Amino acid sequence: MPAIPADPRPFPFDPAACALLVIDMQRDFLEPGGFGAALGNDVSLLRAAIEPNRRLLAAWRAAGLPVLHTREGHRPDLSDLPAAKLQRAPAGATRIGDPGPMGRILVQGEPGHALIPELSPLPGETVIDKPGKGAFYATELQARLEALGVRQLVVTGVTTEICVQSTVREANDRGYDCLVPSDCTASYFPEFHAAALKMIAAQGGILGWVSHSDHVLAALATP
Ligand code: C5J
Repeated sequence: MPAIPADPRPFPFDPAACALLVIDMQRDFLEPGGFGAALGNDVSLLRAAIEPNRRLLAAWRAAGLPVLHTREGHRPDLSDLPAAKLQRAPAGATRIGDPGPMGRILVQGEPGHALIPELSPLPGETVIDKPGKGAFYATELQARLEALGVRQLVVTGVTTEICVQSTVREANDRGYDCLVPSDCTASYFPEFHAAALKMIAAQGGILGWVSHSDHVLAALATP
C-alpha cells in the first residue's frame, strides 16, 4: 500500500477503504453575496483551495475511488435551524433564511446553496446535506460510509477550522482515520487555518494526519 508522507507520520493509505470527502465547497461560502460574506468575511480567501480540490477530485475519480460531497444548509421552513445558530451573527448582518443576491442565505435549493461549478458532483456521487458544522451530525454519512466499506477519509473543503475540523473530530470519534491535505482546505482567517491543521496533527496525530495534495496525487499514481 502506498503510504502518504504526512505529519506526524506517513498516512497508511488503503485505497480499498478510503473515500474523498469534500466539505461545503458551496457558493454560499466561496462567492460574494452568500453566508460567508454576510458574516463579514473576505470570501476570496477561500478560492485558493479550488484548484487543488479540482486536481485531487480528477485523480480520485480516475482511480475509481468513492467521492462524497457535503453542503451545509437548512430546509426552506428552517425547521432544522436551531435558534442559537440563527442568532449567532454580527449585529445587522443578513441572517440564515434572509433573501440575498444568491437567494435565501444557506437554504437548500437556493442558488447560493449549490456546490461551486468548478467542483460540481458527477452523477452517482453522494451529496450529503447537513444542518450543522460536522458532516456526521443529523446526516446519513456514517451509513453511507459503512455501506461502502470506508474506514479512511481524505477530508478537504471549507472552512478549515469550522466544518472541516468539526467533521474530522466527529470522524475520529467514530474510528475513521482522517488525512487533511493542507492546500485543499482554506479559511477566512489564515491564522485559524494554520492552527486548525496543527491541532489535527499535534500530540502524535491526536485527530489525524496532515499532508499536501501533491503527496496524495503521487500515491494515487503509484500502481
Ligand atoms: C461555516 C463551514 N464556517 N462550512 N461553515 O459556517 O465551515
